[in-house]
Amino acid sequence: MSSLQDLDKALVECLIGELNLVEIRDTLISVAQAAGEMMLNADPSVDTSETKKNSSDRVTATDKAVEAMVKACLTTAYPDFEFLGEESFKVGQKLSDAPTFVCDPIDGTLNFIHGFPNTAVSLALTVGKKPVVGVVFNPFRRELYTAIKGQGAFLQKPNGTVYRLPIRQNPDPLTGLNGCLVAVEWGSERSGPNWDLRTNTTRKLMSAKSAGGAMCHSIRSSGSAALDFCYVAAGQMDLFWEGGCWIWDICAGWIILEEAGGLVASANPGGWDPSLEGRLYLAVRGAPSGQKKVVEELWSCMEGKEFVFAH
Ligand code: LIP
Repeated sequence: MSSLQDLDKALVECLIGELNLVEIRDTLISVAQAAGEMMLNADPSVDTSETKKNSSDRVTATDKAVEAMVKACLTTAYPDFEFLGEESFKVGQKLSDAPTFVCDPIDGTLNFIHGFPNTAVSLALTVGKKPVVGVVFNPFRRELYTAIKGQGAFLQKPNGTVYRLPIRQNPDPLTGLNGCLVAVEWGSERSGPNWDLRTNTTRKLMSAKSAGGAMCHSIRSSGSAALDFCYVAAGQMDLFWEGGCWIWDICAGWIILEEAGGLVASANPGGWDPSLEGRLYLAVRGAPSGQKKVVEELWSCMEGKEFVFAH
C-alpha cells in the first residue's frame, strides 16, 4: 500500500476513533424501532403503492415517510454527518470519506406491500466509504441485527435473548456448493443480458452435477438483501449472490456479516475487494475453511459472463 494510502487509512482510523460508535448504534436502534412502529401501523397495498422503473419496482408512502423521519432524527442528532437514503438518492450521488448515514427505510418493499413478513429497516454508518455500524430491524418478526466494527455482530430475538453471530459459534467448514443453501434475489430488471445471467446461473446452481450443475442444497429468495446478509451472518444461509441492488440495501448487512466472520466478494467473477457502491455482492458465511472455494465455484457457474449496471 502506498504511503498516501497509509495516510488515508490512518486518518480514517483516527476519525473512527473520535466517534462514540456505541452511542451511534444505540441511536440507530431507537430510530429503527420508531421506523418499525410506522411500518406496523401502516396499511400498504399494491393499489396505494407507486411504480418506479416498472411494475415490480414499487414504493409506498410509508417508505418515504420512514426515510423522512430517519433523516430528521439523524441529522438533528449528528448535524455534521452526511446522509444517503434510497428515497432521497440523487443519480450520481456518491459516498464521501466523511461519516455518512446510509438508510433503506423499508428493504423488501414488495414483501411489505403483499404482507409477507420479511421486511426490514436498514441503517448504517460509513466512515472512509466503509461500514462501521449496522442495524437491521424486522418489526414483523421483532428481530434486531446489530454490529459495530471490531465489537461483534448480534441478533436480539423477540423474547429479548441476544445471540452473538454466527448463532453456531463453531460453524462447519464450507466444502462446496453442493452442501450450501444459497440466497438469490431477482431484482426488477426482467429482460436483457443481466436477467439472462441471473436465471442461467441460478439454474446451474440448482442443476444436478450430471447436468453440469452445482447441485446446491437449494436456493431461497427472501425479498430483502438486508435480511439475506443477516441470515448469512447468522449462519442460516451459506451464501447470498446478487448484482443490481444498491448500497442502502446491503450497507448495514455488510458490517453485520463481517463482524460474524463472513466475507463479501463481488457478484462478478474475480472481484475479491468489492466496493459498497458497486452493486455487485456475494456474501459468504463465516467458516473455518472453504469460503474462497465456494466463491470461485459460484463464479464458475456464471460461465465467463458478468453483470453490467449503471451507477
Ligand atoms: C429490494 C432488495 C432486493 C432486490 C429488490 C429490491 P427494496 O430492495 O432488497 O435484493 O432484489 O429488487 O431492490 O427496493 O425493497 O428496498
